[in-house]
Amino acid sequence: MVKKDTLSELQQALKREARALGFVACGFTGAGVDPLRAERFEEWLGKGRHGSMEWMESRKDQRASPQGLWPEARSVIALGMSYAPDVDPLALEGDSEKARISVYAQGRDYHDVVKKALKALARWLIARAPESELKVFVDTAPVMEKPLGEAAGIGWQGKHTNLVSREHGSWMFLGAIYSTLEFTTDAPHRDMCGSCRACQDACPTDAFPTPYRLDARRCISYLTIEHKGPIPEEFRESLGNRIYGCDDCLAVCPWNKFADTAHRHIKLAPRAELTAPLLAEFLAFDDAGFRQFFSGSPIKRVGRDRFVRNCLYAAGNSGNVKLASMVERLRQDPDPVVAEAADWAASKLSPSP
Ligand code: B12
Ligand code: SF4
Ligand code: SF4
Repeated sequence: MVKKDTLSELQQALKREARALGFVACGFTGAGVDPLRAERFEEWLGKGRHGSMEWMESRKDQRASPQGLWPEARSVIALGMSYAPDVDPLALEGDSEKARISVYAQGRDYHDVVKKALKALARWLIARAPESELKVFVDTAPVMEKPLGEAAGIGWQGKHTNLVSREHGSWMFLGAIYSTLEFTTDAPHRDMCGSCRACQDACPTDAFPTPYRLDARRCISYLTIEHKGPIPEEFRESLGNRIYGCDDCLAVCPWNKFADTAHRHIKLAPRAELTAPLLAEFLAFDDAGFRQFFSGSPIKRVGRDRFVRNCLYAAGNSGNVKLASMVERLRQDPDPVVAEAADWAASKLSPSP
C-alpha cells in the first residue's frame, strides 16, 4: 500500500516522467462506470453507427468502463502524444495528380511509438510502486480513450467527437494506463466548442449532422480504412483524392492555431514520400510492392487490394486522363472489388456520350 502523501508525490513525478518520454498531456481519472457514457455508447451501437466494426459490439461491456475490462483497476492515466502536421492537411484538396493520406498515417505506425512510450512509463511506475499492477492500451483494446481523456482533463470531445486540446489542437494520439493505485482524479475538461460548427460544415459526407454523434458508416476514415468491399456509390465522389483516412473535420478546428510541430514526438514525423504522393505510382502497386513500400506504416494493414480500390476512386474523381490507361489495366484485376472500382473510375474518366 502506497501512503497518500507518497502517492501524491508519485503522481506529480509520473506527470514529469510522461513529459520526458514524449507525451504532451497526462491526466488522471477514476476507473468506475460512468452511466451517461455507457448509455451513449449503447445508443450509438443500437443505431448501428459502428457499421461493420463488430469488434466494438462484441466486447461492449469491457469497453463501456475500465472496470468492465479489468475489475481491479482503480485509476486511469490518460496520455496524449502530439503529431502536429507541418503543412495544412487540406492543401492537396482537388489536386488531379496527387493523393491525400491523412496526417496520422503519413509517418510510422503510432501504435508502435505510443505503446513503446507507455511501456517505458509503466516500467517507471512499477519500479516505484512494485506492489501495484497495471495495463497499457493504445487504440486496439476495448477502451474508450476519448471519453477517458476528457474525464482526465487532457482535452474535450469536440463536435466531431475527437479529443481537442487547448495546447495541441486536434493532433494528439491517445493512450491509457489502467492502474490498481488510487490516484487523485483531475477535473474533467470543459467543452470549449461554443457556437463553432466549423467541423460540421467541413465534413464532406455529413457524417455528424448532430454534433457529438458520429455515424461511422458515413465517415471517409471508416470507408477508406475499415470498410471491406465496394464503397457505396453515394460516397465515392465525396472521397475526392482522399485515399486513406480523412482530416477535414480536424484540420478546420480553430484550436489548431496553438498546435506546434515543435511538440510533435520525434518519431511521428511524416515520411516525405507520403505527404504528396502521386496517384499513378500507387495505382501500379502489386502485393509485394505494396507491402515493401508500407513496411512500418499503419497503411499496411488494409492490404494492397483495399488500398488500390481507394486509389481508383480518387483516379475517377481526378479528371486526369493521363491515369486512364492504368485504370483500364486494373479493370482486369483478379480482385473483383478492385476491378469494379476500376470500371467506375474508367466511366468517370471517359463518360459515355
Ligand atoms: C472506432 C474508432 C474509429 C471509427 C469511429 C470513430 C468514432 N468517432 O467513434 C472511425 C474508423 C470512423 C475512426 C476514425 C478516426 N479516428 Co479513430 N478510433 C476509433 C477507436 C478504436 C474507438 C472509438 C470509439 O470508442 N468510438 C465509439 C463512440 C461511441 O465513442 P465516442 O465518439 O467517444 O462517443 C461518445 C460521443 O458520441 C458522446 N455522445 C453521444 N451522444 C452525445 C450527446 C451529447 C449531447 C454529447 C455532449 C455527447 C454525446 O458520448 C459517446 C460515449 O462517450 C479509437 C481508439 C479507442 N480505443 O478509443 C480511435 C481514435 C478515436 N481514433 C483516432 C483518430 C486519430 C481517428 C481519425 C482522426 C483518423 C483519420 N485521420 O482518418 C478519424 C476521425 C474521425 C472522427 N471524426 O471521429 C484517435 C483520436 C485521437 C483524439 N485526439 O481524439 C483514437 C483515440 C486513436 C488513438 N489511440 O489515438 N476511428
Ligand atoms: S474524418 Fe472526414 S468524413 Fe469523417 S467525420 Fe471527419 S470530415 Fe467527416
Ligand atoms: S471545429 Fe469548432 S465545433 Fe469542431 S471541434 Fe473544433 S471548436 Fe469544436
